[in-house]
Amino acid sequence: MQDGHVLLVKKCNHENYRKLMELNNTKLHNFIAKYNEIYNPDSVYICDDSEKDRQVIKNRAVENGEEINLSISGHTVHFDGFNDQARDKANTKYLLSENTELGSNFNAVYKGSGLDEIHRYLKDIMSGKEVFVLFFCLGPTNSEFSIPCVQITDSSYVAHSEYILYRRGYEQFKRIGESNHFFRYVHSAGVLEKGVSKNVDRRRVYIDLEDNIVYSVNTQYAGNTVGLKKLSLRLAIQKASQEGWLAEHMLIMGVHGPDGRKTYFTGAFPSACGKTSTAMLKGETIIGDDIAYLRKKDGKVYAANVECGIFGIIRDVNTIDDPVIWEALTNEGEVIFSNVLITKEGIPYWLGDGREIPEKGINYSGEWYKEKKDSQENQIFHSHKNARYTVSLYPRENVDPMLDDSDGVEIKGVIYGGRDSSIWPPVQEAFHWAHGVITMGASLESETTSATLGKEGVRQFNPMSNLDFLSISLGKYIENHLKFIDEADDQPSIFSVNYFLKGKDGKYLTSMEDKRVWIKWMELRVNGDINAIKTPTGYIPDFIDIKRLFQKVLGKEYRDKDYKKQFTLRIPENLEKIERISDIFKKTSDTQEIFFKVLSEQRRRLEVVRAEYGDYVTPDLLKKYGEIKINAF
Ligand code: SPV
Ligand code: MN
Repeated sequence: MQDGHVLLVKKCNHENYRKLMELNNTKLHNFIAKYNEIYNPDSVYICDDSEKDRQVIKNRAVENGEEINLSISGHTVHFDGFNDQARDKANTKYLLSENTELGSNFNAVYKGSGLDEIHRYLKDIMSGKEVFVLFFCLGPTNSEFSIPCVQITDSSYVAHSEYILYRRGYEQFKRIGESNHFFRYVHSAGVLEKGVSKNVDRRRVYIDLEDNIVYSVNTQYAGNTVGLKKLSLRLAIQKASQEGWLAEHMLIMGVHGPDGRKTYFTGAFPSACGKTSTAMLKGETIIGDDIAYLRKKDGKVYAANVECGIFGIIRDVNTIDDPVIWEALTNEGEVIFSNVLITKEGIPYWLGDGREIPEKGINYSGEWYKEKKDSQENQIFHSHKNARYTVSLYPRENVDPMLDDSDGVEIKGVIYGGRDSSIWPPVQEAFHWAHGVITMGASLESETTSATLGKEGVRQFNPMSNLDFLSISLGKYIENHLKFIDEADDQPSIFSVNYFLKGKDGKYLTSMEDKRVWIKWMELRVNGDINAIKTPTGYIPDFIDIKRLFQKVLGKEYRDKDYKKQFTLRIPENLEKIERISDIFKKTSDTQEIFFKVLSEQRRRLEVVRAEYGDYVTPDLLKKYGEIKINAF
């Protein structure tokens, strides 16, 4: 027996050791033994799929001080450190072997020095602590989508979050036997002070794409630590690229049409652009709100949710806009709140909850009071802008029954949306797959909000909302999307949506609930029930269809003057966008020719219409134009 194994036997009690050995996988055992020797915990707890182990973890989170019980049964709060409130992009790096190249867009360190550094940080980091070894599965278990994962962590909060967000995978490991095809995560919150990571200046997230291992240290924020979330998305994008499927930052939802018809959509939106609230729309059913795997079978596209819970932003969650989430957050049941304000009565408050802000309480800055400022004299809000809630999907009244289906659900529509004050209309449909992939998905941009650092209103390029997680080159990533669908396949329709369009006066032209109408229009379109108006950038709705849907879905009168403003084609802004996107892709060495061809065709169509009608063209004129000169498109 190697030294590492001897040590592991010492640190596990008999029962834990038995659980580990029942998984007949030498590579798994060696991996756990190796890191056990480095981080050197007092004891090792091995979790199987039992309810008992889930309870142990839940209790540990409170016993260890990483979570605090709140007044409602099942609710806890967790605080991340004052400077540990979001994904740390600067310190998240790929570990590269000397002879591999990822390109300059990627944050990377050489593997030798990166591993030396992380091993130094991990050395004895768990002494005095208990470590948890957990098994989960990305995607439904026992399916083509399944990717088994092992998470090693000393944070019971991270372990507890994963129990809520992912399907259990101990039995899945039994199924794969000696296979090496699993993802591995090693995490330590490091030294805790008042329940939070103390040494955030030494926070590191290092990703080894060769061995499918992610190391995360001196941090607790879930986006940096919950291995199965954005860290696995990076591993999965590479795996998908090698195997011919897609790993996407996408929601999956069932849209309910006439006569009980249900049509599944996926949708990609950058963070804080309405992804979760779209997935949670009233009247529809949710499969997932964040990460989807897409695979093809018999010419059809199928998608599965990688997760089975939601780690959602808790900002502007109120009774009107998010009734289902509000229900979950104010009633008994398992919820982890993070970085909100807690009153002495144990009641959580967050930004935009529609309630009066309490005078004081505790939040991520410790004791909080209304005038509290940080060291730079900036006001500290009662709840952080990136505060979150973690809940399971299973108890939700709008959960779709196909959530765990091992085949996934057939996807008929794909939606791309960003925060865009001036270009795209509220909804439009691409002419075909490549047109949608290139002019909508790959051209996605989003304006920064006060929730992100830096200036507001700056457009950021974020193709498929997956830019932060790419582990292959941008050109290859787009090529994979284009190749994914062949001529003979049942092509899903691609749509763009824009919930943030503004008029000349700077006011939003649509209201939050209008997205319920746009989604119904998309459902009717993919099922071939209605016609649409062909414009240079895609198909837009006919007034009459939207008017009928506003009445039916929202009980509201839809006015012609709103339609005209919302669906006016803004030609100068569209042309500028094409230039911006072309410039980015010209610098990407492996962009395919078709990419520029599709963009220049779009440019030509816009110029033709501008020559006839000027810079801003209302939908009635577009309709006339489309009917007369349809071939010009
Ligand atoms: C996002 O920011 O897109 C999230 C939260 O879903 S995180 O886990 O931080 O990525
Ligand atoms: Mn996300």
